[in-house]
Amino acid sequence: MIDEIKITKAIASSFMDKFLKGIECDVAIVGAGPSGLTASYYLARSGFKVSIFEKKLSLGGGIWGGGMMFNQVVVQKSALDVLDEFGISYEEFDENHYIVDAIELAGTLIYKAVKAGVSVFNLTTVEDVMIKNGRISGLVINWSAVEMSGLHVDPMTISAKAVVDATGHDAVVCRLVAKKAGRLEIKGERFMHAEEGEKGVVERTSEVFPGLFVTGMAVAAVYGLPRMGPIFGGMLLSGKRVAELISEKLKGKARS
Ligand code: 48F
Repeated sequence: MIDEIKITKAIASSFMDKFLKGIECDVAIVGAGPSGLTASYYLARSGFKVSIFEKKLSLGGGIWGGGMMFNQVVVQKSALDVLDEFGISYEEFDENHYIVDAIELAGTLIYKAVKAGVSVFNLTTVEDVMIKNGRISGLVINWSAVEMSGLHVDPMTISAKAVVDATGHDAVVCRLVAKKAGRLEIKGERFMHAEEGEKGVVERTSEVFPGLFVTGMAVAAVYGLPRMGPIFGGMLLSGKRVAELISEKLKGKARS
């Protein structure tokens, strides 16, 4: 017999377990677009406890709509290894441009992140940061529905050894730190230049404030790099790069 109250208890108690596990993590990633999802997968696979916070109902960020709602994206040759790692299929368009189905890309990145053990909190908006002793030590979160409705409900705080701003063009976390803590300048994303933008986003993926790392389009916003449109190799490679940087840092700390 199906019992409605058991359904309620099962959902409430299992979500609370997930929530309590997720609020003290090694790495908290803000934004579940291509860069954040890629980073979350590589970090979880390396054994870190990872939570990802996404303000929308569905994960995937700017992947789903492809270019101008044509739901295909392009990935350049240098990022094919990442597609292979995830088992995402692609078709050669020419020697440096490969076509990927946007739905397969989004769906697989999400699936692999969840299967790698990432704790996913959708419908959750990061609205502030916690800074202690000059470094980011956590995030202030609230339900997106609270933010959208303008209800006066206080947020709550989670802790992390490292935080990743993967919020895309808005670079929300970096802007908060720049405004409230200083010591970080946001230059703002520049015009379209795909080649320069793709290269720069990977090269400048970095720790921008103690404990705060930036990946994906947020890198372009922080460093004043060009935009690049529906080519996604840079997002995947930047996500992988930020995972490597954080792994080195946290493993180094554990040794010292
Ligand atoms: O925008 P988004 O896909 O960022 P990305 O990983 O990838 C950029 C590409 O999609 C595309 C592009 C490729 O060349 O230019 O635009 O850099 O994903 C960012 C995610 O962050 C979420 C937002 O809903 C989106 O899913 N997000 C933004 N602000 C917050 C947030 C916030 N305050 N709290 C939680 N999630």
